[in-house]
Amino acid sequence: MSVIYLVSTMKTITIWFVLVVQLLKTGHSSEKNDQILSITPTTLEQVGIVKNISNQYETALWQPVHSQYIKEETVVHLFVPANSSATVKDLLQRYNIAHEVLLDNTNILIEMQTRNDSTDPRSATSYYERYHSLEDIYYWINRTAQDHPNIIKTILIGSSYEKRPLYALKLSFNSENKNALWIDCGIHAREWISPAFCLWFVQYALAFYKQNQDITNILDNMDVYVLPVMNPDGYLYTWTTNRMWRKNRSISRHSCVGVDLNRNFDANWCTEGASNDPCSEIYCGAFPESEPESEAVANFLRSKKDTIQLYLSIHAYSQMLLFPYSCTLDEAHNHNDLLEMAQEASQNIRRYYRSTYKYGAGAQTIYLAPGGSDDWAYKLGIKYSFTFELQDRGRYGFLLPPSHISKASNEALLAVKTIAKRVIEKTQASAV
Ligand code: 0X9
Ligand code: ZN
Repeated sequence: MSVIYLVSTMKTITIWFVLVVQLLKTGHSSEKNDQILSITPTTLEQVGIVKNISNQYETALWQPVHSQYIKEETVVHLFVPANSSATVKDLLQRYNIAHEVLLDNTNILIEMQTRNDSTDPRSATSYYERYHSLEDIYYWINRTAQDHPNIIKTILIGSSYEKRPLYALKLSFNSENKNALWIDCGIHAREWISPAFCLWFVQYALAFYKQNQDITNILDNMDVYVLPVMNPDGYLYTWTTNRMWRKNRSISRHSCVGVDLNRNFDANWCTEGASNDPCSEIYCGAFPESEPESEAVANFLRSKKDTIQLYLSIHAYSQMLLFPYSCTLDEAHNHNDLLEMAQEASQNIRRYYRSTYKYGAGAQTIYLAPGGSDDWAYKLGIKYSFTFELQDRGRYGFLLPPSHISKASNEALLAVKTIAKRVIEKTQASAV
């Protein structure tokens, strides 16, 4: 056994020992842990109670995104901090509302997600199978660009509310200034699998160009822009202060912080499905593109609108492949094309990975949600525009363990390949 392997094994054993001791100290299934509850109200009265609970006690709604969508017979996923657990459960019991603990070891899961964040070459898992701090991601961006000067350029597209740089990577294999694919990650802070996917994608492109036919075909025909973290302030905040944070960190005159960047784009802005309440998780902001993060992305896409053919925005969780519109129930003019592409991607994922991905127009598939980047990009003229909701379907939700990163990313990668291939074919066909 090599020394490196021994050290790595010892390290893993130590981590597990610490976690087990912690588990014993806190007491498994006791109420000393923050928990995720799965709650199913069945009557209107119960719906009202669950809505009230979710707006109080420092809880955080995981699903649906806002209490306005809570209805009878739909499952609610709610983060309940340890100090509110007894009160919340008392209320649920008093009103006879069906509920169960979905995740009991929240604190340990969070601990495990942040612990491995090192560039330690002796670690058993690869860099891409771990979550990374914002600082690490900035380092990775620089390093990756430096190591591949002929392929990758970093483009500073703007800065965040707290003045952090927004770097996009431009990948140009073979030749430059082809048509392009845009992928953004991390618009919502707590969806950690999203930035992890952007890193995974870049690494895969670098490693498998000329090795894998699908990625080679894409990269021979398209430049790829990758924005690994659209909401760096929010992402940092989820690492330092509140793992459940969703919005950016902009401060207005109001008492509440943050705008939902995916409600801040100019696509039926702030109509039904968004909120003008600054304290809401789906606050649309003061006006379209009021936030530096959404403005930066919109400006960049406007400047490249004639070359970018495919827009992809990566989110979590619930396993869905969505396309416009989310801001209206109307169908997009190429709805059938988009539906076919999403269906094929979903079928491929099912075939290769045995995972189920729902697909469809956003408003018809989940809810009306105006002001989203996908709808805005579509209206700008990017006719192939998708939002992917990656793993999982609610077992871990936003706390997807690092050991699931590779499968979640490979599924999404297959969807990217399937859709990009079709877009290239359609462009080539229309060019003839
Ligand atoms: O509500 C959202 O912004 C997305 N779901 S999430 O759980 N990741 O927050 C869905 C976005 C679908 N597209 C638009 N609303 N435009
Ligand atoms: Zn999201």
